[in-house]
Amino acid sequence: MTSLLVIVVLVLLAVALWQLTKIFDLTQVGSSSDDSQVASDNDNNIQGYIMFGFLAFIYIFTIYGLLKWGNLVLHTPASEHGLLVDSLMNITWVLIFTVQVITQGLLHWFSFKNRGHKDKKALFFADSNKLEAIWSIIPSVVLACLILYGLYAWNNIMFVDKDEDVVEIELYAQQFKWTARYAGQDNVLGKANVRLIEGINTLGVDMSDPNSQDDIVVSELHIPKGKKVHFKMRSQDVLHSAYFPHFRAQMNCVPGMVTEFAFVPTYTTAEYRELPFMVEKVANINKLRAEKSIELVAKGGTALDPYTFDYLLLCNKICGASHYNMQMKVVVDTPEEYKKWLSEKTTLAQDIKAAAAAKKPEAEGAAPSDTTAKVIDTVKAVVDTVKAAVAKVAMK
Ligand SMILES: [Cu+2]
Repeated sequence: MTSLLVIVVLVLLAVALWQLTKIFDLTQVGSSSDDSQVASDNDNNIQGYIMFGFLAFIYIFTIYGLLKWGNLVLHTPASEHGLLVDSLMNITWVLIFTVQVITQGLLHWFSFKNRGHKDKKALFFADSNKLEAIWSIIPSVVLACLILYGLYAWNNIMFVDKDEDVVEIELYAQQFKWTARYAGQDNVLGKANVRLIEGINTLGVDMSDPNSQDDIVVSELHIPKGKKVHFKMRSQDVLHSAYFPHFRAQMNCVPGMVTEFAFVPTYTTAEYRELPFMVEKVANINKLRAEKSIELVAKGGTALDPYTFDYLLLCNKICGASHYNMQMKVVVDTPEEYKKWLSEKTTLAQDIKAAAAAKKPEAEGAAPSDTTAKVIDTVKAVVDTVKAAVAKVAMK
């Protein structure tokens, strides 16, 4: 609200200034000042220096931005292929940065150097094949190299060897949560279809498929360090996007089809928390939280909990009102911890059986059959009639 007011005030100020200059111009009518619409040498000089000022603004703001916000970008990648993605990103940044510094500098320098002057005449220059060749060939070669390197990286990242020993996990997206399904002992995910969603089988797993019998459904993702994890994504409703920022992985989740992505985690959650950059980052966040807590407590609120780092799976497609909150905690364990964690989980088949068993006695106890209900109702009605009759007799 405050920012809106500030914007309104600024707009009104600009309008007022514009009106003032117009009034000032009107007061000058008839005086000897130069009111010609043709730019004089003085005007051209001013424009030339303003252009230089703008160039300085671009350069200074870029350097300021890098210094002030440069530390906010993602740091050390936590997956094997993350290094490749980061190197591709860094090369692209360096190229863009160098080209922009040179071209913007040249553009502004030439505009200044060749600014209008009453003794200068513009040169008629039709074309130069040499120049055209230079500015077509250099960008084409650079872009081709970049694209080829990108394709090489993409193929490397997306390739999953069919015979490789991988951990198979399904990620199920729906508005607005993630659910994970592990393939179990056989490491094959059972078939699934949204039409089969029923009761606690919220992912629509086909329980008649033998491969489904050992599948495990969980709401917190655990993956082992150093092992390739093969994710298969499904969506129940709209387009979602499974985004693991720390692992440099992202894949759309499309209703009606299965998409996939695989990566090898290289740091356990505990190890990543201990990295110097992360220790510093968390300390900084907690310092800000402590300051905010003092403010909150002074206003009668409750203090904020200290922050601890966790890997996250986020949704990176605006999929509805609570999209911002669609996330799942990801824990990278050592292979031993992972095995232990998984062995403690019950399978979906066991969960369905347990739910059915829990429902049975409840059904027997609480909801009487139709005939019983009718008999109870009749008895109640008879009792009521007798009570009414007794009351009548007593009144007489
Ligand atoms: Cu989503």
